[in-house]
Amino acid sequence: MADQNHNSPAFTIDLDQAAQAWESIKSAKQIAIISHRHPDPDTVGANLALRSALTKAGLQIQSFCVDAPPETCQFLEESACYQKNFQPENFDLIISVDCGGIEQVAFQKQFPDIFKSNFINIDHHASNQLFGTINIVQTNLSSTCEIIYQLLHFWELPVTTDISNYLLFGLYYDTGSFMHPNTTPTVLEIASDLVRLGARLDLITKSLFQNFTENKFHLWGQILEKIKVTAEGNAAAAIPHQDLVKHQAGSEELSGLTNYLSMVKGSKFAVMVSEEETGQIRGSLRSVSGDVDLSKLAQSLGGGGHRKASGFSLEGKITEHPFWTIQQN
Ligand SMILES: [Mn+2]
Repeated sequence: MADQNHNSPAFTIDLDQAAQAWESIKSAKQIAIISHRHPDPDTVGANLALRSALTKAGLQIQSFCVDAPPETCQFLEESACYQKNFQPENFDLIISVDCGGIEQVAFQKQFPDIFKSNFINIDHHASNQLFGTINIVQTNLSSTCEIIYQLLHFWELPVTTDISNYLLFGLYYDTGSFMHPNTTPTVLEIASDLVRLGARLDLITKSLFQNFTENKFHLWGQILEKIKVTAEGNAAAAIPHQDLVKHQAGSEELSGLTNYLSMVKGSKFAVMVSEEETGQIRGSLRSVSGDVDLSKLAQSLGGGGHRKASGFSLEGKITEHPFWTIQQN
């Protein structure tokens, strides 16, 4: 049998920044961990994993996000711990997880000076502006949860069963259920280690996939009926706000649709644009194959993200006739 000791993964994170981060954490009295707006399983998993590990190490932690975690995260222990009433003066250290840009932190709108305080920025998005005083930004890694996995080992903090579940949730989500090209051999080794430590892959998949309401099927049915597929096999869906109203659905009911669109045979990428009530259009771009850099396309529309998954928002509305058109304000 091979050596079963998994306590020393090959570190690929910036160990100098990781060591500085630990010094900063150890000396902090009150620590805030911030997840990005419209939180997803990676930012929630990373937040709760770090929170659990640092709390067990005797530190005082509170978790914040401007938006509540989505329903898919509610099976996680501690998912209800998030607070919205962030007061930076109550903390001597702020940590952001999976925030791919300053605007993702969202609290800086209210408190523009928060990046001037002790601020650890942990993320894996290429768009990250290194806004922290310490930056652990690893664009080569699948997820922020993969970074946290390395950090906990480097800091010699135990990966307990609850933490293994949080980390696997983010890892599984950000690799598109281990289908995206960021599913490296290391990702699968980490996933294996986390399952061995007690992570519940069955509950994770159930929460992410067995959650369709009848309304969501009807909404998706209506959207799928009207998708456009180009000669190259790229699929596009546009969802005017009235479709959501008709099915009494929120924008969270669209989660997963772009991945679904990229199942078109031969597709290089898929795009979904949806209109929010506010006159804001959110765009989501996904690629499962093909050598396309969607972060550049998103950036040209004022957004950002990864090569294979990115997004943008525009002000405007979607009109249906004669073809789907975005009317920018
Ligand atoms: Mn992520």
